[in-house]
Amino acid sequence: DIKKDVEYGQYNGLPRQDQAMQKWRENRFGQFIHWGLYAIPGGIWEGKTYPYASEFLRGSAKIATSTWDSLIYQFDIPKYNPKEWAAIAKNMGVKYVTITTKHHEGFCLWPSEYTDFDIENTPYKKDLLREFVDAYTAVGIDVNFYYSVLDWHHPDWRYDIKSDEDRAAFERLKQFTKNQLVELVTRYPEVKGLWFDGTWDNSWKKSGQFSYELEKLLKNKRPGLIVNSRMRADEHGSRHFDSNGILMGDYESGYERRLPNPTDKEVLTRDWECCMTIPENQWGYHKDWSISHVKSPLELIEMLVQCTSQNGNFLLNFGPMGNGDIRPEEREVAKEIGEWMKVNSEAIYGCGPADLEKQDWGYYTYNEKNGKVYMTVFNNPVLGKYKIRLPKSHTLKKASLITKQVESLEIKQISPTDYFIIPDKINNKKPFVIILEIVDRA
Ligand code: JFZ
Repeated sequence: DIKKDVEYGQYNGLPRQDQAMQKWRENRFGQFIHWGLYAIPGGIWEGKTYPYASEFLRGSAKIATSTWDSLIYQFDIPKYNPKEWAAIAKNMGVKYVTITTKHHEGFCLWPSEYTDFDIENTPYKKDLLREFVDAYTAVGIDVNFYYSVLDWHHPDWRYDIKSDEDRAAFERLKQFTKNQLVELVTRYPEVKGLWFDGTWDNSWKKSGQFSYELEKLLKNKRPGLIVNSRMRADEHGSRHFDSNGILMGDYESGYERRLPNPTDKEVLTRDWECCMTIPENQWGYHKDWSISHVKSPLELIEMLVQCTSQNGNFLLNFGPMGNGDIRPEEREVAKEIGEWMKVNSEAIYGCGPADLEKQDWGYYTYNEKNGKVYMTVFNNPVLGKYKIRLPKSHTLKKASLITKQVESLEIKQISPTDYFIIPDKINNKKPFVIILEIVDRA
């Protein structure tokens, strides 16, 4: 039911079935990286700890722009070792990475022709983004760029357009944005996707036609390029979804530090990605993680499995330190998730929803290519048996452990549709995966 005329909405039709998009979908697990000048103070200013997101410290501590911007002279990163970063990511099991090329503060991690507020003017001087792209690409991880349109440094940024002066300024900002994005996809042809942010202000919402044409331009320059729904507003100012409810961009990126309800069926109809922080709400490096709950590797693994079971990707954030190191807590999370992935990733990569009734023990995932259903168990029933319900047309033939610890598990059919899997020799200190062979009786 189309209610409104929308000329500047969805650009290429959905869901995309080209190779690049299929690869994006099969990847399932990604690493987000928030790195910028905010990593230097790390949430603490003049001895005071600010518990709000560290990348917003500039606002929380009411720091003057010139003071904040002079942090650039301290961006010396002796511990920056992109090959080590890439190795950590690879061991964790991610297939893609999304790095902040420019966050709201406006500082650019690459030497941009269009601003001096960039890596060239730090003590480091070199193009750290080039080194980053090379290191991750070398280990087979797809690289994506996060880019904030909102820019606290740029004199032409406007939150709204209320005067001719605002209009002229924002026109320049739009040109700057376009220049920088073309620069990024040209300098780093390896880039697979762009992750837009800072697009919620009225100024951008009033630029629907511009963002549509920008998407078109970037996709023409880089065929296969994947953009998130956060990039766009239509000409009526609707964001993510146009005025008729049609998703803009190639996948939905509204699941921010939250997940859909596990029985939500609507999300199965589209591509989406959840982005998640390890602490409650810190994207950039914060020195003091005692200020909020820090998620355990098990909590994060459960989120990854849930996303996969509902057709979504999981993008887990890291906030490297001001000296370029990765904090010990994040190294530990990466290591533990990696250990789990080494055994169980078959239930993640290339998998999606299984279209079976959700049970309390955990989540089903399904691999279309090999026809296998995976059940990842997070909750052990007091009953000691795992219940499965299939459509009447299907039969459960076999259940085995992904670890091949035992060849097959005992199955008991208890009704035309329901089964118990009766476990034996399951070492379940960690979530574990049972592979199901289900046959269609027809
Ligand atoms: C934005 C940024 O402000 C933040 O620093 C971080 O980069 C994050 C990934 O994106 O924050 C948001 C954006 C959208 C919502 C909430 C926070 N949202 O839609 O609820």
